Amino acid sequence: MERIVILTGAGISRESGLDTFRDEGGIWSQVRLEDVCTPEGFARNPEAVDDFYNRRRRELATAEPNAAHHALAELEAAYGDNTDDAFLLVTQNIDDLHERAGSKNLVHMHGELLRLRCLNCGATPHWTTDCHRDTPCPSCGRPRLRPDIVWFGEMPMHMDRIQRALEQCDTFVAIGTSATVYPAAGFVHEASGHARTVELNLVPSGNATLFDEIASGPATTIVPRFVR
Ligand code: BV8
Repeated sequence: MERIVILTGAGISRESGLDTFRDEGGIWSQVRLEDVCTPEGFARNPEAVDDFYNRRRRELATAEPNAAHHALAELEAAYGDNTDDAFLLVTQNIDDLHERAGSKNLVHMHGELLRLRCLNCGATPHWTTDCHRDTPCPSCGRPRLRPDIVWFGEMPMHMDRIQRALEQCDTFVAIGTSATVYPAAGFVHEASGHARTVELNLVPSGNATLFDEIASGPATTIVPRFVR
């Protein structure tokens, strides 16, 4: 089977009711990136960061996967055991909608909203409720928990595995991302030359001309069409 890497961004979750970042009215028009999505912002005002992610955790609790998430899970199912990452789903998103749609061979390169990390013992507990500065770590009991999320200036997760899959893929598909944030925005360069590259986005992104093919429209329409 053709080896495929799929990259998703906030646009794939938009029709599940979750805000994107850079569209009109998006997250970065509501709150300053520097205050809630950098280690410096967390050091300066950790309660503001807790509030930002507590609000998004509560919103996620009322969101459901949409037809685009389900179409990707169906595509993956055709790959069977997939032990060699012949199908790899890389998401920039921190929501769990891909998992809830049934996706399994999935990496969250920017971390996960429903996971915290203890700065004392390194535990990464699954977490679905609010977190505050005095919330004790379930492993060591110390109140040293932060979101298990990659902020600007921090190293994205699973990069070795992602790079390997990009080098070996026959097809690279970017879905619902503005191609603004690196290293994800650079993945199309790594796939071009040896892979067919496809962008599926509401409107052509700033990277659109780098792709062999582009389709524009809402993800719940164009992703099922691409998969089938
Ligand atoms: C790194 C956290 C190096 C989770 C996010 C100075 C210092 C350090 C680094 C840098 C620097 N200058 C530049 C950099 C690199 C920096 C970067 O890229 N900056 C940009 C702004 C220029 N990157 C980093 O810092 C990364 N780390 O480089 O580390 C390093 C190396 C070694 C050792 C240590 C460090 C870390 C980047 C991760 C930052 N974390 N978020 C969270 O809170 O959610 S970034 C944030 O942007 C989200 O993660 C999001 O996923 C990501 C990308 O956004 P998109 O998903 O694309 O969303 P967006 O709103 O932009 O676009 C939505 C798209 O969907 C649009 O195109 C829209 O048209 C479309 N759409 C809308 N509706 C629909 C739709 N499509 C289909 N259907 C619809 N219905």
